[in-house]
Amino acid sequence: MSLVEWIKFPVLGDERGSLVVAESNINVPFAIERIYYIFNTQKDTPRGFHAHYDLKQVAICLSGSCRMLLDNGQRKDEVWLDSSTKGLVIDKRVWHEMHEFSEDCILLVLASAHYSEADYIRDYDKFLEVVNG
Ligand code: T46
Repeated sequence: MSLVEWIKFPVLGDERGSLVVAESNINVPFAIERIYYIFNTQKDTPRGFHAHYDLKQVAICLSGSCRMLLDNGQRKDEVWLDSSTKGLVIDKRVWHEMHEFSEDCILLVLASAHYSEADYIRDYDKFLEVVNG
């Protein structure tokens, strides 16, 4: 089964412009404890290359685009993030890499917990051990 799960955010628009709402446990499948955003990126400088033990996240590309690789140790899927009204769910224990950032990319990430370096699995062989036993 594909690892790609999108959240389609309804757009509350009127003549003044558009508005999108993300709410904990309503259209985001966890309580949001932290947000961060990635910008000033470079096309040839990928990011990520890790999984999380417990953290769940939703990534929304507010501007520009980037390509996300998702890998659960059994299968890999790749997807372009290029819409401010679609969020990509990044589940725990899914290795993820972000490639080919456009210069104007602004990637917003909603996260289920505060920052903890101990929650990162940054070594791919270790990741395979964790998910495949
Ligand atoms: C992820 C992908 C999608 C903090 O101090 N607090 C934070 O909340 C975050 C997110 C990062 N940092 C520090 C840790 C590093 O020294 O900021 C620096 C850059 O983080 P990192 O190299 O992990 O950045 P990415 O873009 O590779 O990964 C980030 C998130 O860290 C990660 O959780 O899933 O975006």
